Amino acid sequence: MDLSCLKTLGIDQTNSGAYAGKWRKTKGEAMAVRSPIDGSTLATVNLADAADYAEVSRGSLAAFRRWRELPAPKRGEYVRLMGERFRQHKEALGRLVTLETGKILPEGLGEVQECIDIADFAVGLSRQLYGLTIASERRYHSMRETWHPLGPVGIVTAFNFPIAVWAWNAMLALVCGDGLIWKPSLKTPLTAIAMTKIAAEVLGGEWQALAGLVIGPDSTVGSALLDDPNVPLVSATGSTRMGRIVGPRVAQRFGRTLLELGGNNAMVVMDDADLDLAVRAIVFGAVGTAGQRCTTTRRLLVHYAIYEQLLGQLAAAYKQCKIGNPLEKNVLVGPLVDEAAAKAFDHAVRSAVEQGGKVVCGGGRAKVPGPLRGGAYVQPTIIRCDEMLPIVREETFAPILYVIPVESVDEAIALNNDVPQGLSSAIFTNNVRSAEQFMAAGGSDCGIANVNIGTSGAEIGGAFGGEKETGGGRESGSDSWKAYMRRQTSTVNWGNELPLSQGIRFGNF
Ligand code: UN1
Repeated sequence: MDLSCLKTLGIDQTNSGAYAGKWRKTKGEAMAVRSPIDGSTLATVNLADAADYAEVSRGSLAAFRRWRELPAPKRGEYVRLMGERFRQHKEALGRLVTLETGKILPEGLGEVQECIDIADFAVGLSRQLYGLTIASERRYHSMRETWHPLGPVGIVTAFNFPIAVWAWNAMLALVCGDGLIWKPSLKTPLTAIAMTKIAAEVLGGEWQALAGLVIGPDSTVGSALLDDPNVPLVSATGSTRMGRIVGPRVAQRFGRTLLELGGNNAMVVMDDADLDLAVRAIVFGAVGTAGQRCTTTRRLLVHYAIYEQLLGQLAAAYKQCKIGNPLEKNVLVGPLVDEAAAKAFDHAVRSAVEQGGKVVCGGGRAKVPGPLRGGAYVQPTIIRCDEMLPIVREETFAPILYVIPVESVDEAIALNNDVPQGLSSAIFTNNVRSAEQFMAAGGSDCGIANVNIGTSGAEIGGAFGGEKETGGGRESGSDSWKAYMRRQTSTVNWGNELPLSQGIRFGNF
């Protein structure tokens, strides 16, 4: 495999797992980073331990205390320069994402584009951290609400979007005046090192410790981050299981969390839908990223009148999806991230069949050429189910699509909402009533509800996240930046008297 992107991005054979204004001599376990493509070793990272964490935290805090004094548009200028570097290194970064995650190259490049987009958004935002002026009930008083920097933000990211999710958080946090302490997935540390190098280089001497990075086990550095009183916000992306630990643990010290956890996203296809559009959206949503997006389409709720027809079209489309090396042109399905993910796939398919589901296509491991045998390749799978089987309620991070018939929009909405997770959802229909009903208060209960586009591939301009076991957090666009700042209400008396609110008279005072 061509590993030249590693060199371009300054990744060495052996890398430090902690950045605190400079790369530390980490003494933790030397971890080999393997590519899911073929199992080969890309490089080694010496993991960080709790002492490294303490240094990263100290560095980020000290830099934050000065950074927060810098006017926000000046902070935005640094982020603008980061965006420039992301553009410059788009090809190398995209390849590295593909090497480390196994997602196909166009998706690796798309992920870098997401970093560029959020950097641009953050630059504009740096001049728009608007507060409010509020009408005071008292004469000669003014009242205002302002937003101030919060502190070093803990950013815990998953393997599947190893740079974009960091960028959503980091670009906003930086313009908001915060420091960063990044704890990436141990499956994708090299992209984290590459991005930190870029960020630190742009920030330069005075500010580089803002871009804290700590690569190490949950039990040591993860734990230290959750319990760190200097980290007022922990933004964590990952499983619901992880969120159940992070949420209460950080709340215990009255820290805040921003959680983006599991999804179990459904697409509704009504009998009046444009089926050709629907098929394309389903294939991208269910097969793309080998089913390893939190926004992946996992459930298809199909009107019974078109159920067989749609299944037929889908089975034909799935046949055309080439499985193989994600660096190769025309391949649409790369490997799962590791063998454990493939075992979870096997288990889900087996459970679905035991519970009454029928495999329409796929269902097993994919045959790949010899050099790829070290990777975990599975077949994109469609399973028809007469009803919502127990396994359908679980998120399996793999390309499995459960297809369930429905009779009406009401039933589709009820089933859409009948899972513990609430991230993304979509309806395909040409009926404006059905579309509006799906997006209305009694419609989809998810953070994202789309019409005639799929469940995945959200743009950065909107707030991203979901309800219920998805954790309730919102990242990226819209007013998500508010999570990264503290709100202050100030009342100013510019008169000669001291009227009390609510008209209270306090004796002669
Ligand atoms: C994720 O899988 O954690 O909407 C993020 C999407 C991407 C982000 C996914 N923009 O599919």
